[in-house]
Amino acid sequence: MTEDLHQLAAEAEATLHAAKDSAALEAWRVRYFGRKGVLSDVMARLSTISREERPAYGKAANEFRQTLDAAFAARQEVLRQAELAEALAAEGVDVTLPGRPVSLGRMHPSHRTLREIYAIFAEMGFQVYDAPDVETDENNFQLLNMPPGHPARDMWDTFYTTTPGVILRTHTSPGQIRVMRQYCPEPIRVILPGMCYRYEQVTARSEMMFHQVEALAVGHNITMADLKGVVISFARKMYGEGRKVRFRCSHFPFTEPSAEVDMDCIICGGQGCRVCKYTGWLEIMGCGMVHPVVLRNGGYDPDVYSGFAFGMGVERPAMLKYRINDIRYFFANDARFLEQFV
Ligand code: 2NM
Repeated sequence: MTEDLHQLAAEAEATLHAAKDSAALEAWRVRYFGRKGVLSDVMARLSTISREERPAYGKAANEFRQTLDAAFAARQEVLRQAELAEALAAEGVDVTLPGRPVSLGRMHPSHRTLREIYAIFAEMGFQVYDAPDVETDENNFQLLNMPPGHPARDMWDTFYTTTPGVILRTHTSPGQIRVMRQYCPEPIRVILPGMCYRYEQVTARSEMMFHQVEALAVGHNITMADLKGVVISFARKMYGEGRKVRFRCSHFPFTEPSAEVDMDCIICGGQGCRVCKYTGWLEIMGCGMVHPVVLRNGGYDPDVYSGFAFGMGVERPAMLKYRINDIRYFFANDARFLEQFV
């Protein structure tokens, strides 16, 4: 009887060794360990055996089970390792390859231009003031001397939120109201940079979002001469010391008087070219003395205080400086564009 078990164990180990994958291993497991399997037969035989032979048979049957258990576990591990090795080879991961380089990213040309602007104004004592992109109609229009229905509002269609009276700012000027209300009656010298939004046709020259920088100075005895001095210094630091600058009469609802500022074309030096439309001049900003109504809305008595303000785009100067011929590149998020600016 016990010889039979040795024989059976030898067979089991031979067939186990022949199992080359997990499916064959599973078939073997069912054949030997299953409910109607060989082991279960061997155990059932115990009851048919004479009392004298039973202890020896029982011992042998237990050894048989232990032999099968150990052999199965060993074979299972061998196959698991083999299948893992095969899968790794098939996936072809070569861990000795060098890693992919992490790209460093570059300064966006808008921000590079903004930083140049900050540096120039910092030298003249202007602080940067951050104001929100999401604004009230009141700050964006009404307090800047454009009540509902004012024709000047036609110049700026904007994006509306589902909350009545809450919009995306069309210029950074609503931030000026915030600055004035926060600091009055102190004198102010600030610049307000930031994204502005206008609901407009997108072309090579105009986008629905763009950066603007506005400057504001409020205090005693501030005159148009201060405005001109700051604007001319800025233009020469930004675009070159020899620049010619001219002021043209204009109109804004929030300044009085108002002017448009031009400088000689940096592309042709004033000779006339496509960029300056053969005028020799490029418009670089709008400016003026803060309107008394706006000063009062900011908390300053216009009989005691005066101020100047101006505003400029950021992407157009960046286009001139870096010879970019389409404004849509700025927010297209194409790395090939961004990689060109160190
Ligand atoms: C411009 C042109 C002219 C301006 C005026 C003010 C305020 F709020 F102080 F009155 N902020 N910005 C202003 C004046 C902006 O941008 C083309």
